[in-house]
Amino acid sequence: MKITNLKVIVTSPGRNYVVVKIETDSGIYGYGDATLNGRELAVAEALEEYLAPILIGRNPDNIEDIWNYIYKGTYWRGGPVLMTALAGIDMALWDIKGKKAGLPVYSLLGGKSREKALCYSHVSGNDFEEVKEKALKKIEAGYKALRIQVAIPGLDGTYGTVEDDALELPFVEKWDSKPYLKTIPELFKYIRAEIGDGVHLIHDSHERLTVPEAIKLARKLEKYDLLFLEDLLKPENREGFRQLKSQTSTPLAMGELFNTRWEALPLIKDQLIDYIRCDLSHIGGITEAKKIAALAETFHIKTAWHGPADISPVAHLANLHLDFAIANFGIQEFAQFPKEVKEVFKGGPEFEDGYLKISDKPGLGCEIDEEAAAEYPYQKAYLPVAEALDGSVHEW
Ligand code: GCO
Ligand code: MG
Repeated sequence: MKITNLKVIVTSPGRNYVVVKIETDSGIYGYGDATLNGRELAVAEALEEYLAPILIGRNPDNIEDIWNYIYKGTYWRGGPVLMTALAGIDMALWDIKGKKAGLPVYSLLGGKSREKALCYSHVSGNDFEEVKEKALKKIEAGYKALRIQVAIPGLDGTYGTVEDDALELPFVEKWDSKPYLKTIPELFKYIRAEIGDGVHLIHDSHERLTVPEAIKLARKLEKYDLLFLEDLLKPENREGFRQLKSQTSTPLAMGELFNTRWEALPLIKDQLIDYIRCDLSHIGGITEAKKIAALAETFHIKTAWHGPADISPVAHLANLHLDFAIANFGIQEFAQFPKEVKEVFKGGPEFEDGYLKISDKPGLGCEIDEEAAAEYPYQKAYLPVAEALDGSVHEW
């Protein structure tokens, strides 16, 4: 079998998604997700202009070889744009391999380790009561794990509580860790009192805290028994996790901003986190993530792959195939997609009573209605940015 064409589909059914379609001389084709929120066209250009020409004629069966050819053979390596482009190619090749074999990708990865995958959903609100109401609705819908975020009083917009898509220029949020560190423990106290202990709770600090702030927060939250606290420190501050880990029993998760296994390695090998949560679409796809999962397993760390609404159902399926196959699966972040997305993407994880189910369709199990995709042209969009009270730039 030979690769005959690589096509990039950019579609915006509510928000932008970039899909790689790899075609072969056998008629079998595969889809992969190459969406990088707010930088979509940079990835599309890398794929069309630089990577498509060097893939034509290659045997799509040799995923490991193609992965390494693109990663190290082409000299420029790493970074979100190139690793997202590589992820799109990688997922499409796994999709082809599965379709050719007549097997779902999880089967090619070693087969099923579980019948269903525990997932969590986002809940956020402008005040505690709104968070509680929404949490109760999700619990009623069957969710057994929730990530909760609340707007911080006195700040203009808080991560996780502001609509962050289709912004023509970045929305500017204000950030100050003082009111945040006061509000979040109060939120968890309130939510635990209102909803009880039956549901797993998670919170995402979005890489904003210093080490002492992170220690304070993690310790204060110990009594509310979180499944994990996510992204407390900047991705560059891996050494900070050493101090943090030694001072708290709240489980820690990190990884959505990493682009290679080597960025994750220091946290994994010294057991400085409890959950590794890389984004398969930004870390080079299934091939890299299965290696990271194996490293994590070696050091008794579980997975919680990044699964927000800003990566497509193809990426969510890639997550799920790996979730089903590996021994050290922890939990899967999950987003329900609106009907516009489902018009374009035919197939995705199926939610049932707090868990995700996977079909046994060959490959990844998602077809794209390319005509429907064309009905939703690209919309320029930025992520928000954050600034401190004095107007200086802060991590978003
Ligand atoms: C998460 C993430 C997302 C990111 C988003 C950026 O945990 O789901 O933090 O909300 O901010 O994917 O594009
Ligand atoms: Mg996050």
